[in-house]
Parts: sequence; structure tokens; C-alpha cells
Amino acid sequence: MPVSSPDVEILQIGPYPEWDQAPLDATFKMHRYFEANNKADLLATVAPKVRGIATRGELGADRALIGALPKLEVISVYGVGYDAVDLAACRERGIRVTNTPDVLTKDVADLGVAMMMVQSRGMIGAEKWVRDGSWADKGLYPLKNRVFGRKAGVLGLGRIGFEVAKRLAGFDMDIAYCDVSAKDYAPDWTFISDPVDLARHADFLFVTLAASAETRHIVGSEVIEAAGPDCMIINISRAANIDENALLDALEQGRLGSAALDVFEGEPELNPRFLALDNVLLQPHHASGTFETRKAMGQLVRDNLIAHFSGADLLTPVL
Ligand code: 8YV
Repeated sequence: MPVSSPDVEILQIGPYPEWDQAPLDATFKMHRYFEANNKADLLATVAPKVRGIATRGELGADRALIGALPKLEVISVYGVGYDAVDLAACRERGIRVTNTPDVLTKDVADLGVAMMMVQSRGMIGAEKWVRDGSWADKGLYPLKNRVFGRKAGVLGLGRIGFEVAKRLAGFDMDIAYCDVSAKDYAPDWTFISDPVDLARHADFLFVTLAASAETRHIVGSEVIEAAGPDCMIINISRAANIDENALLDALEQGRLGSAALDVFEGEPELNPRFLALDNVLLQPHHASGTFETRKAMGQLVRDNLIAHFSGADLLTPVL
């Protein structure tokens, strides 16, 4: 495909950094759906010509949007998670879907492990303790729980779960994981087939599953009860993997020790019950948010679109 293909029209669902926007604008005719005050009007004008969607992991593309674009051929997702894309609707029409795996794996794992450390050692409160003069006024900061040597459970030993577990091994942790089957690439870690049993084992339970209809609320009241008052649940996957109401009930009542969450139902809005809790660490869905990774993700979004429209193989196809 020529470097510039202004004939190819793409609907852009959410904003990208300038370093991605500029090359996209230079290559395709981009229609900014997220900037349109009247989205129906924009669609009515551009729908007959749009051949591609550029979206983000958490925004995806639903059946209604896909149905409104009769010429749609490809959806390029800026993110590894494609649960917000209606894959069934894509399959019915032979629409290709791509995502951005691998390039973000290690940053997501880093943040998950950092969340465990920050929350377990009370580092947010400790920072405040220094800044507000409590250190000088009240003395030593309250003691917190140790991380090294304790028991970790990794729910979903895919690319991200594997990198989390590798990092936890560096903390001399006793590592178990749950997945659809035991993994031969994880000989040193204990396979536990039932998420409830995994939660019972864990002092730190990492949720690292790709979200789908099958995994919805896999961390529900049973898993949360099994985790118990000494456990921390860390979610760097998708909010839908956890029953948020059951999580909030357990956190409020002390039946679950704590949680460290990068994802929320209805984000960026979140259930106000979270804000009243001091046993949660709240993060703004930024596990992949480093310059290096986001640049690599943006490049993959473009390269997949360019590959599709020049008839080459997709680099990272989902469908
Ligand atoms: C987001 C993500 O895409 O990779 C995923 O699945 O959810 C994230 O990387 C990112 O926040 C950009 O929107």
C-alpha cells in the first residue's frame, strides 16, 4: 500500500497520542467518532465509506456500530483485550480483528506487582505520613504485612500471568496458578484447577485472565470468601472478571483483606463505594501506560491496518 492512502476511510473510536494520530492522519482518512457531538449524524455521513475501525481495548466496537458500517472490513484494537469488540458480529460478516499482544505484557505485569507492593506495604499512606508531618508528630508509621516468601495465586497463566509469576518468583513466593490446564512452561509452580482452591491458597490473588463471556464474574462470592480476610486481590485484567458488588461487600465487611484494582465496571466512572474504602488501591487503567509500550501499541494498530489494506498478512490477528 502506498505510504498515504487517503481513499481508505477509518472510523476512530477514541483518542490516541499525537505520535499515533499524526501518522494515522497522514496515511488514512480518519473520522473522529469520539469528537462528534452528534454521533448518529457523523455515522449517517461516513458509514457508506468506512472500511476500518481503529479503537481501544476498553472501547471496542459493539454490534450496533458494526451493523451501521456496511463496508467494514477490519477492526484494529489498541490493546491486548478485545472483549469489548462483538466478535460474533465480526465473524458473521468476515470482518477481521487485530489486537496488540506481547508489546504490553511486561509493563502490565510490572504494574500488577507494583500494586501488590504498594498496597501491602501501605506506601500511599506512608507518603502522606511524611508529607503531612505525621512522622514528626506521631512517630513511626504503622507496621504492614510482608510480601516476600508468601503465597501467590495467579488466575490465568497466559502471557501476562506468566510474567507476573516470574516476577513473584523473585520475591521467593510460593506460586500456584489456575488455568484450563497445567502448563508445561510452568514446571516450578503448582497447578490448581479450581479458582476457589487457588483463592484459598493465596495471600495475593492476581487476576490475569483474558475476559470473555465464560470468565465473567469468575471471581465471585465463592472465590472472594475463599480468599478471605488475609488476602489481597489484584486485578490487571478486566473488571468483568470480578463480581464488583460481591467484592465491595466483602471489602466493606472485612471478609476480604484488600484489593488493588486497575480496572472498574463503567470506568472511568467508578462505584462511589470504592472511594470510601481504605483497604483498596485504585489505579486508572494504566497498566500498559508507558511511553515505550504505548508507542509499540500504536505502531501495531497502524501496521495491522496497513497490512490489511495492502493485502498482506495481519501481524497480530484475533479473527
Ligand atoms: C488499554 C487494555 O487498551 O491492552 C488492553 O487490553 O485495556 C489497555 O492497554 C489502554 O488503556 C489504552 O486504551
